[in-house]
Amino acid sequence: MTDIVISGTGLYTPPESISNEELVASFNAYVEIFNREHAAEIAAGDIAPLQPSSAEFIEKASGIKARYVVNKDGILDPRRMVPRLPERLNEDQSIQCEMAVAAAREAMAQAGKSAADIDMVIVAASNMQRAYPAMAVEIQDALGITGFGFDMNVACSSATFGIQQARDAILSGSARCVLMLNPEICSGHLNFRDRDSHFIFGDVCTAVIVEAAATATAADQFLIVDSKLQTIYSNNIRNNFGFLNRGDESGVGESDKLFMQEGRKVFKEVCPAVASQISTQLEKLGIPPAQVKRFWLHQANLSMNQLISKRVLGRDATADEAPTILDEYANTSSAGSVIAFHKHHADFRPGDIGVLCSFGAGYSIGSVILKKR
Ligand code: CO8
Repeated sequence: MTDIVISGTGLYTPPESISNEELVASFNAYVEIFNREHAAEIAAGDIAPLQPSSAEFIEKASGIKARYVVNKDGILDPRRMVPRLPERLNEDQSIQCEMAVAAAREAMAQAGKSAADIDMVIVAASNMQRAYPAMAVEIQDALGITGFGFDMNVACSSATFGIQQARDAILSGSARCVLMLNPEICSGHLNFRDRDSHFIFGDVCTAVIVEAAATATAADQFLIVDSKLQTIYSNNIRNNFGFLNRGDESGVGESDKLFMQEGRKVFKEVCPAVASQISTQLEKLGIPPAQVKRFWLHQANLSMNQLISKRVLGRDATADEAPTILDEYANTSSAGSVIAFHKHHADFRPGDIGVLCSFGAGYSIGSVILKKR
């Protein structure tokens, strides 16, 4: 079978960051305003007072210390709590396109590819900023790439699912070199008024170049040894925002049109499924877990990653074996595991093996076994 490699990655990080302390100060100001403005209903027992959030809880429960966002002041304004993103003219580049172009340029430079070398663009992310034309087609145009592009969404697993689509396209002969992008503007779909989840997400964009080993010239190349995808239907992570919302005005603006989850259930159900998928895959390939140098795991929650890597290895993983980036970036949906890979592979030597794995809504799980060439 033709060898397919990842020959470059790129990362665009928005310039503004919000610490837990800043986020909690804004949330608690909102709680104070709400409780003051609803004092009579609260006193009458008609509604419960809102409870304040805490930076200590956030770090202890998730490992998150901060998150990058595309707009800080709109989110931190307790009377707004939504990023301020003025609409742009159709003639101007969209925000997702702008982020993706920046990440793409780094990945292309790393892979030594020009626009003429790429013939397929996949935008794989949790949320597209418009229905159509596809974000991928706009990005393709902005970069001067010919061929074709399309968007796909498998929530937090979009990147690993995108890598498999890229690999399959090259194997089937429908593409030569694929640019796969993950522009995640999670702050646009996060309910900053929800104490249980207001701290979870951040914004970022990652890019990955996938091509046949025969055309690859990059200094750093990672062979895609195997990739495995799995989906299991669950309502525990859900967002009902969609084009049919206007068909029932009573639901417009309700909290189910933003990200919502049963965090505890997600934790309990997803961790064993992910550990089992990675273990089975490694076993099938005859790779002992101890031979895996690194686990570039989806970055949702530190305890989740510790539990998954422990189940696979049969002991606690070191910080070097399962690196964390969510302390600085929070959960960036599909981009998280790619950021971990992008920042933590420079020490790989030929033959070293790593596992890139994502998991999230659907449920969806994608695991890609990579070997340094
Ligand atoms: N401050 C203080 N206390 C709090 C807060 C807060 N902010 N929030 C909750 N508490 C309290 C609760 O009220 C509760 O109190 P009590 O025990 O008295 O009832 C206590 O803290 C414990 O609450 P939880 O049980 O909710 O806390 P957990 O320890 O379970 O931690 C987590 C919560 C961090 C959410 C954890 O359950 C978790 O990480 N679960 C897995 C989540 C996950 O991985 N989700 C993946 C979803 S991402 C995805 O697929 C992509 C979707 C697309 C993204 C789109 C962008 C928005």
